[in-house]
Amino acid sequence: MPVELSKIPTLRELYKSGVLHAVSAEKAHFSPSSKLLDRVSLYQGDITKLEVDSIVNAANKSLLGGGGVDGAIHSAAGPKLVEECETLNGCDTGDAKITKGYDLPSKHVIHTVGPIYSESCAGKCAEQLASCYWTSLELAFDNSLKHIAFPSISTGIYGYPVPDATHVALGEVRRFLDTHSEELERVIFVVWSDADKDVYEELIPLYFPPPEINL
Ligand code: AR6
Repeated sequence: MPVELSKIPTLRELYKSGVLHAVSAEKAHFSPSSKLLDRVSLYQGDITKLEVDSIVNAANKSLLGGGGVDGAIHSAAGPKLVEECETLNGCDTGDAKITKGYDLPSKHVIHTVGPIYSESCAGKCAEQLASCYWTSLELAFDNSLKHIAFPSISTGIYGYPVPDATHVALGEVRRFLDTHSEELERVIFVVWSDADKDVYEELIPLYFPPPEINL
């Protein structure tokens, strides 16, 4: 069954229900923004079920499919997705390309290629991962899409440590939303495992702190 946007909790709802907890102002990396609490969501589950304008695929440079979330997206979208991907000539690490969603409930797929993590190039990996988020957000924005759902790019098969990757993900989305109009109505962070959910719940209040009064 497809999951409608109205079933995906916003950060405001997660603060109200006690899932998210505010941190002290000194700890927060950004100032509170009440509006942003309605424009960002955290959802645990299968990204291929989301009925939204776009979902992001953590692809490889070939864009021709693979394991993990890439495999799940291709099998749910059906064979027309790989046919369109074949026309795209691959994608560089840190870049993103858009296709239709075919049999997915999502209208579009934004394919991005995260870095393969290694400690020896942690700085470069962070830049490339940040670029995945930023270029995917730009693609959604430039195509007038209202929603974008991200999996935790690079943190599966590509081995990026989840807390480090989550700081990058949250930071890029916050900076993007702070500098663009409200046409992009909802950014959804999709987590698969309980452990990843815990990390997002701990770090979201640093990047999207609630106002001190009147949630
Ligand atoms: N819905 C949401 N998240 C998912 C799903 C799903 N259906 N399935 C997995 N995840 P990964 P990467 C989570 O390995 O590290 C492919 O072979 C998963 O738990 O899919 O960027 C590509 O072709 C993890 O948190 O992507 C590349 O070769 C996150 O998605 C390579 O893997 C990303 O894990 C890319 O590796």
